Amino acid sequence: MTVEAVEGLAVRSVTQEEVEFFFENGWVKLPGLINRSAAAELLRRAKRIFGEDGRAGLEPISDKAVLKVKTQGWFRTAVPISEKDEAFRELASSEDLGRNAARLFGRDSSIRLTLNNLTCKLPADTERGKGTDFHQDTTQHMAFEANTMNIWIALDEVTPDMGAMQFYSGSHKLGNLGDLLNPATLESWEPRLAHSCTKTDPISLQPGDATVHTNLMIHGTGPNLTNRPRWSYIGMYLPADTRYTGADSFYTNGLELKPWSVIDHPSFPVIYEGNV
Ligand SMILES: O=C(O)CCC(=O)C(=O)O
Ligand SMILES: [Fe+2]
Repeated sequence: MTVEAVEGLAVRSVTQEEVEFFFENGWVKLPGLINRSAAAELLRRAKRIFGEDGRAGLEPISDKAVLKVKTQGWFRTAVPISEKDEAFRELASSEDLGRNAARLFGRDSSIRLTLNNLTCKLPADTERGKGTDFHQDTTQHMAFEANTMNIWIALDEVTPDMGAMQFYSGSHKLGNLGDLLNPATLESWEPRLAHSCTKTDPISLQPGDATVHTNLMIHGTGPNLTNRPRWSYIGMYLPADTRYTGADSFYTNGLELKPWSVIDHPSFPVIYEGNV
């Protein structure tokens, strides 16, 4: 980990209106969640890791696991970025970000940071510039009893044609819809989704803008049709009193968590002390 000083990160508070929008729709856009100068510094650091064009040291997708191969086509990732770079660690573990997460979960609980990524969706002429298949965040969630939330922060401008995120607004109310990465399953849900949800247009973001979605929100993107990489930070947060379910998962395997015990582990640090 680098020990360079990081100056000037500011995370604003979510408004009550944004909290209500989130409950109604399952996602919310948070313009200017972090200050532009911090976003610019994070982007500089991201480029140090992945190169100016995002392609430095890029390795071909080789994993045999079907799900992994699929998700690896969505973007390039450095995880956990909080252990690779001090500025990303400050962002990932920001108390203000944690307080926002608690308000969006609907309860002033303590909050833990879990998975945290630097991601870069490359132009679509590469292996990691494809569209993100529409999905719920089921695999990230099944090991945890409580809901999880992803905070997705743009480090650079994201235009609609860059593989900007789209949401099926309201889909969080439909519960767990199964393996949506299986095209037949997603297709079979289409009539219900058309009836109950509104699919958003791709959400444009300025550097420092964010979207937040719950694990049950169906989300995905088109391919990155531009020649610019799409840079973002994605952090996954959950209430600190969440228990481990015992499910086999990439997020928890090897940590020796006990099923139905609180996920109290250095890999899941508490970043915000709530009041309940
Ligand atoms: O960045 C993307 O294209 C998808 C991100 C995603 O699936 C998530 O944050 O849960
Ligand atoms: Fe996702």
